[in-house]
Amino acid sequence: MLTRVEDLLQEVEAFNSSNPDEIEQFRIKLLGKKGDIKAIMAEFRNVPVEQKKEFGQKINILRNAAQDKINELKLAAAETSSTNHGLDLTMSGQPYELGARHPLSVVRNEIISIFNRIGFSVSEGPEIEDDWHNFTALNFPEEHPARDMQDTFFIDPEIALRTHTSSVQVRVMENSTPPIRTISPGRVFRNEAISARAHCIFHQVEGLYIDKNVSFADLKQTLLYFAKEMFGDKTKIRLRPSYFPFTEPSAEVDVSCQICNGKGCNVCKHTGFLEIMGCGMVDPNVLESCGIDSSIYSGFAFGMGIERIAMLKYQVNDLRHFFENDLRFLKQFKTAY
Ligand code: 2NM
Repeated sequence: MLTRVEDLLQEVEAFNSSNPDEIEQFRIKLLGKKGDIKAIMAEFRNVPVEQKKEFGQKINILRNAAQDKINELKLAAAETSSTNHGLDLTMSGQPYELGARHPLSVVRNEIISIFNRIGFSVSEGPEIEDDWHNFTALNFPEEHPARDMQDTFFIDPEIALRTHTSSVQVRVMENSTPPIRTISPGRVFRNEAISARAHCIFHQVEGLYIDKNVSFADLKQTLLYFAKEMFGDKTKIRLRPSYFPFTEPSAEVDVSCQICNGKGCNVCKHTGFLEIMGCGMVDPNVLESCGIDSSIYSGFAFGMGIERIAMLKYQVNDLRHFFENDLRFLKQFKTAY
């Protein structure tokens, strides 16, 4: 037995290799679960009592020598080999993957920039609103269906999540004197079932312009400018009469279809036009509620959904893409904005 240990010790001392696989094979042969040292240990109980001490010491020496040898050879192999388990200190660093802005941020920033260029500032306000700023000041009658629990997330009878960012504009009108030229981008909340076209949380930009002698013609030219900047110089707009509590008269705004250039296709349902926003002349009741003299001032306002603009601009056919954070979708929007 002792000679067997001494033979192995010599084998360890003689062993040399710079090949990581060979070193590993050698480690398994000696120190592995079914290795030589384990085999010798198994016979330890057969060693006569008076030899046990010497035998134990020799085995320890052998085991340490084997372990030291293997450590030493592995280190040397790692230092000299270029295929040392992927550790190559001469390799250049991993390139950073650049993030992308969310498409809704890209579109919001572009809308802000377009209106900035014609003198509109940005105003923001709270997402949790009182009844006055979200409904009453905006000329919503007491019994209007939008005030229903079915449509609005109420926190208590007087407080709700804002259903549009017009509430921000009420605050602007209350706290400043005309001329007012501002847009309010932000998140809004409506109690709707989620589908390809609707979501209970979405994003709006509303615009407001109040001064002396502001006319419907000013509104039309402002929106035409916006449509051309947003969708391209050849874009046409079309206004259709509509109704909103806070504007009179009111209109729905369409742009010529991006896909077929107005000729008619599936996307525009063969009308040549796509709806992008609502607008109108601010109702005098709203001006008066907000402390603005409607015999001196008039104004226009408009509101659009950022998701809708983004869907048209990027031809996204399902609104849910904007909220699911699938990187395969988001990575397509790497841009300067
Ligand atoms: C729209 C359509 C029409 C609007 C009205 C106002 C305010 F505060 F001046 F009364 N802000 N935004 C408005 C007008 C919004 O969204 C479809």
